[in-house]
Amino acid sequence: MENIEHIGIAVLDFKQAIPLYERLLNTKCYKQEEVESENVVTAFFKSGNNKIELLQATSEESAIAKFISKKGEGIHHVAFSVEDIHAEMTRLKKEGFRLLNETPKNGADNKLICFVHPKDASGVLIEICQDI
Ligand code: CMX
Repeated sequence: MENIEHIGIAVLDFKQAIPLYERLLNTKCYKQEEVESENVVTAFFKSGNNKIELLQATSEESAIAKFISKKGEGIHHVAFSVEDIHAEMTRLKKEGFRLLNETPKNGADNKLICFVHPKDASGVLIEICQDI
């Protein structure tokens, strides 16, 4: 794996969370995008070389809605960039990690993505992502 590509933060309501993160990071949200397949809307911020992704659920079925109902708002996942997502998925499987999708999915911000089960990563949901 390479750099941390972004940190995903689950929030209840963009109306409050976007202005809050704009004030916190002292930068404007540069992009909002819906990912229908994941039942989420996303909002992105850049801070130095770092990227923050806010995630709000669009349905009760969303992983974000379930996460917030169980744990409350907070860090939902850490995403690492990879050059070859298929090769990295094969490597992770060989190492015994449970992948949450068998083939790469389309994620926000022009990425192919795959998740590793949080129970296999000390309680942290890990995403790997490759630029499309
Ligand atoms: N981080 C850490 N732990 C998490 C977690 C997360 N984000 N989400 C769930 N868990 C924990 C739960 O607390 C639970 O732990 P306990 O058994 O100790 O209570 C355990 O994992 C199983 O969770 P669950 O609620 O029983 O199962 P879910 O049906 O909620 O599934 C997960 C959890 C991770 C498998 C599912 O959310 C998933 O497949 N996630 C990947 C897809 C995703 O998160 N999409 C949204 C973001 C999309 C994007 O970035 O574009």
